[in-house]
Amino acid sequence: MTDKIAYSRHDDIVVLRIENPPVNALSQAVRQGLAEGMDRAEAEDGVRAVMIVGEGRAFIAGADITEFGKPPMEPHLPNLCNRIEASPLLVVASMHGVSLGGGLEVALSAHYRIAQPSARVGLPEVHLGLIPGAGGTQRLPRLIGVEPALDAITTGRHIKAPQALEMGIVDRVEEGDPQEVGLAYVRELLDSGAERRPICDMPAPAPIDWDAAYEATLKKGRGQISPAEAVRAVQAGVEKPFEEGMKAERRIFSELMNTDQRQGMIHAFFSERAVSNLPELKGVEPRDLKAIGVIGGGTMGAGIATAALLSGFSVVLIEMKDEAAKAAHERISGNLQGALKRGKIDQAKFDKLTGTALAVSTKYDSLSDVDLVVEAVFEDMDVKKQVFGKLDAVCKPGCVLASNTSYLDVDEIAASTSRPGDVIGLHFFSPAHVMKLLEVVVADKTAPEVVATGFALGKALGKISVRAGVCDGFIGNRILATYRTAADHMVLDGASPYKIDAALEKFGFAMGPFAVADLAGLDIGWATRKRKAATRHPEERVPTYIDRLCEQGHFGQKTGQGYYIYEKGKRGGTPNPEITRLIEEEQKERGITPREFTEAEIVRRYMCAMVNEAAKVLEEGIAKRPLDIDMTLLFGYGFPRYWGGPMKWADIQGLPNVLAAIVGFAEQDPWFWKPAPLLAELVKTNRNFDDLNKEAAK
Ligand code: 3H9
Repeated sequence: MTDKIAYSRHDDIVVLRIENPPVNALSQAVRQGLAEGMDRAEAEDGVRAVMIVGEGRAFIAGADITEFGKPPMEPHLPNLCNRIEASPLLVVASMHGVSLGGGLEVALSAHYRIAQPSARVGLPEVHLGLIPGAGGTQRLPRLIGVEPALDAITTGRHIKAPQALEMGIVDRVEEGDPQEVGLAYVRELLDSGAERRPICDMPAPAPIDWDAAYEATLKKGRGQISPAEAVRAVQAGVEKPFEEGMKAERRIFSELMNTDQRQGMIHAFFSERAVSNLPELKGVEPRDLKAIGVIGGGTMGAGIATAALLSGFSVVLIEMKDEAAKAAHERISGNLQGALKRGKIDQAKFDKLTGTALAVSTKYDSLSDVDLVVEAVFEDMDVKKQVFGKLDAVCKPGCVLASNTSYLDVDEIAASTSRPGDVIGLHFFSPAHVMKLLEVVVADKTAPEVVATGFALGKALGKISVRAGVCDGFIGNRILATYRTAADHMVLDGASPYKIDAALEKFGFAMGPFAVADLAGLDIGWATRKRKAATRHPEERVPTYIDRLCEQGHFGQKTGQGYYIYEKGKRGGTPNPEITRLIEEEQKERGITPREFTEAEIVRRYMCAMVNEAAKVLEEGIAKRPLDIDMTLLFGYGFPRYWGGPMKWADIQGLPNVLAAIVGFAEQDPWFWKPAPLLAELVKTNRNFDDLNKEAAK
């Protein structure tokens, strides 16, 4: 038997203990060991039951994702599950930690399931662009009914043991050592004469309106196909005999395995974990963090303070005047009220977080004991320098001084203090207690342990932290500025903002760029355009039609009018005819004859602009790895997860195709479309962005 399964005999019960750290993934050796363990138990005299249990932190976290894309190796998981279920012995799973995907499928092929109260179960395959492929779509609906099963499978959510008990997924929840309580449960089952209970023998559950469920799931997934395909697999299980349903599940699983979406989702899974794993920080210890200072109590500062409080830090927030301090306190309390309503915290915690854990002050001296300060004041270099001067004077030695600037030069900010090694950029995204992305902006002189502390803070706050270098806009906003410009150019040339938004939403973005602009406030872009006007290159094409709308006092959602018109009480907006008029006016002024854009061209131009700028960001070392860019766009800019990120998208298209498209666009507009030398080099050397990720990991 393979060394991944420990076989032990306890009177008439055999325990198969899975030992495959860190999370007992079902690698080939585990599958083979389980099959051999079942064979041996069945062949031994006097054995009446088999119990499967996991060693370490989980029962089983699922199929071994690292085996995906490689030639499949026997025994295949669906066959193993069928084999376990068909055993003449009584089979019981004793679950702790997580039982996910194939892990839950193994448990569902057992005849009874016992779980620790802290255990979680789920079928999260849709998050990898797949469906459960070892009977999950067949057994779970038979066990608990179609609707709860579909909810679990299409959302991939983790279900806590007490709820799993209520739903009938597990038969008992009991605290204790998983092996001990499991063995006691098996003994009880044997003593009470419990019979084998294969789910495949249970009657098929009642059907639902499958087409309606399919369509609703597809819509909810914004173009993600695997959740909708899961509906079809469940349908097959209800309409056909068990074996036929298993075949249908297998077919859909295999088809999905070959999709771009599966590649993108798995890239996202591993990149999400690799992103904070920086080779440069190996062996570097972060500084201790207990108390956090925040300068500025506007939406951003209050969001940062909320996030810090919710993660167990004490917070000192500084505002300029008493009134502003009071408003900041109210803003934070409002945020925490939301957490209270959603059950994230209870009343006692709320009282503590808005009471002793939070101090709002107008005096910088109150920061003398904090371990890290995040400045979140107005985006103006002089204002920031003044703040950092004051921080330098009052903060204790070793305190990390962070700026939440979204584009200003962190080197310059650092140089305004006597301790540039302690200065770093921590670029949160608004609302900071909700958005997952944190750009950790490393300036020239930032000390390694300060970088490590930035990442430690990000981890404590539950953020996805990405390392970025200093430039205008860092990774995310710099790339955003370029692909937004590509969208603006398309508008000037004839694609309506509505067609662009629709095409990009169809591509999978949560919102199109013009709907986003309305949400963020058109005054932001207007101010930036005015600021940059003086230094603008004469060949730069910047539309002015939107400035006309701003001049009329319309700034998007907050004023009820922008690219769209918003009516109170209604979600979303309708196209604003004034925008169409202003665009036509500008086209006439510029002598442009508008042309047709297909959805495919819109997506191609937008994405190529993104990839081209991203390649420059990489080349300049602003981002160290392509995956850092992918995670920035995924977690801060609504990029569809199932594409894995823009660099993964480019790899999937093939870099020669992406480069050829950019070169083609450059023929029409050489000033904007300058192909990134890195792209050309990768194409020349027959490499792609994933190769760069791998090279960086070595
Ligand atoms: C499936 O089951 C298909 C079947 O239906 C059909 C098949 C035919 N495989 O996240 P962490 C690694 S699809 C390989 O940092 P946490 C992970 O990469 C699968 N490796 O810890 C990391 O490695 P490293 C369905 C895996 O405590 C380390 O374990 N299952 C797998 O925050 C620790 O992970 C899923 O989708 C795996 N399945 O979270 C579950 N899982 O240390 C996916 C983890 O080198 N996994 N690793 O960076 C998770 O959701 C989380 O990892 C888990 C632990 C909750 C388990």
